[in-house]
Amino acid sequence: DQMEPVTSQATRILVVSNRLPINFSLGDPTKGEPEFVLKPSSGGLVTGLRGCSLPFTWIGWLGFGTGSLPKDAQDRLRAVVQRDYSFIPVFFPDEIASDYYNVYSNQLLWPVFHYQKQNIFAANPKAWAAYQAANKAFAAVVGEQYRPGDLVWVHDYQLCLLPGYLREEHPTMTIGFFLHIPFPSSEVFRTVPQRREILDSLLDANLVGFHAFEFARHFCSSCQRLIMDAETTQNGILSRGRLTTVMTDPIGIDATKFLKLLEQDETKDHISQLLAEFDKKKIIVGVDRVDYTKGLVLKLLAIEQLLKSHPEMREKFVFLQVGVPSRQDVEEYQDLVREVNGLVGRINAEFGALHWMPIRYINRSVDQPYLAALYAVADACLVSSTRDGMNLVALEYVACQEGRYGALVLSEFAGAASSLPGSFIHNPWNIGETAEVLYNALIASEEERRLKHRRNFEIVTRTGTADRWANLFIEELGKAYAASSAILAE
Ligand code: ADQ
Repeated sequence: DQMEPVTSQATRILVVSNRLPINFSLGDPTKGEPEFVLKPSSGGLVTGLRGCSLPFTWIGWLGFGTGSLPKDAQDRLRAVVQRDYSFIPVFFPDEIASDYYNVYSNQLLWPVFHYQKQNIFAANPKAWAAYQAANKAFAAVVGEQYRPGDLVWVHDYQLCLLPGYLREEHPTMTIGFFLHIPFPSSEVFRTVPQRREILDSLLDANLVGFHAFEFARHFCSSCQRLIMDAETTQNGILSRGRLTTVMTDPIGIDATKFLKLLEQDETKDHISQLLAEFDKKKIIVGVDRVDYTKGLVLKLLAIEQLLKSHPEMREKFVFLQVGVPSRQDVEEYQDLVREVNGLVGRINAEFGALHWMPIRYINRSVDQPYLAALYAVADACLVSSTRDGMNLVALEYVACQEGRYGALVLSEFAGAASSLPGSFIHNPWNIGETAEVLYNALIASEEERRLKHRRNFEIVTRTGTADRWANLFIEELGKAYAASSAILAE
């Protein structure tokens, strides 16, 4: 029961996100390599958008190194990316990129929106100017591509100023904005020095979407408290004669892709190997970007607590954690890598035996068949985010659990907790509680696990897929545009 795409052929959807879903590096033509080496990349937003079947034109940045290429090399790169991927790259100087991406986006907005301490140096005027300049560079490329009637769908916290810049140039453009991370309470949001500029720009969109109802509510109360004339209406915010519809639209995954992966021989081989190695032990899996919002330290402490409070579980389980390297140019992330490495070593040394280690941890990415195999063999998946927009790992685990009815042990602070009622919910800050919930999940009867799994599986594979998410947003965007035009006509 797939939804019909709601757009006619003439209407295009321009999707704009910070990164295009490819990694770029320079090749060595003397070794027979092409001038540019392009590889598809992963990540939450990418996984979500890849999973939806609506046709769209994707506009975004290719990452560091592209800004310092000579103009003619940029032109060649643009042509290759358009030819091989049909994406439209955005270029801006690397120096701006560093302040825009590493500093303003990831040392100010990311921590504040996740209730973490912001780096007080991140709000410096140079970083803010770079954030503006990068958003303007995106606006210029969108402007070149835009034809009246197109829908423009802007993604995430790196591009908060884009709706405003687009609206300035194109009063009748249809603009939607989706935030992939949580929106903080107004008491926290107001600490952002440029809070008004950000809200004003977001209110220039016709539709603003969030993963969870509480994020939408925080956004509305922030507007009400910080924007003088903002009025909350039934569907959104009215300010300066503009109506902005606000919606909750939790993202999903392409579950079919995981079900197909499980059928592949490569995945099946991985599954047999994993099961052979961890013969008769319970397997707990964790997959996260190494990011302080994912609660890796709390997770490891909960594993330690489980070993302490249930000594009978020693040698009866193994915790397999994949930590994908992330944002290694940012100091806070380098510190976290060290802390996690140290903790894994300490817990293994204290509780391990020469023939058994409680924790197996790797600090690198794994390919899709191996990821699917890990999900499939695990009796439980532990998600300990202290705050998370949605958390796609939780959904992916559910998709791979038809055979085993494994337990999803999910933090109450992940957006996914509002969408997946069949989860074992825990507060990751309460280490004793997490250890107990995990223990109960491991010893739960098959009947209990099956009932819980069924509820989640139905949502992940049918009612809450990436396709539904995108179609619902685009459909709502059309309605929101009509509603805001009606207000303007009054
Ligand atoms: P992220 O913070 O990146 O996303 P998440 O939603 O968990 O977090 O998505 C991570 C994605 O990367 C998953 O699809 C996962 O499979 C993939 N991945 C992780 N480790 C991998 C590995 N080792 N190898 C290959 N792939 C790996 C942000 C927000 C989230 C929100 C998403 C989507 O922070 O809260 O759910 O956007 O909106």
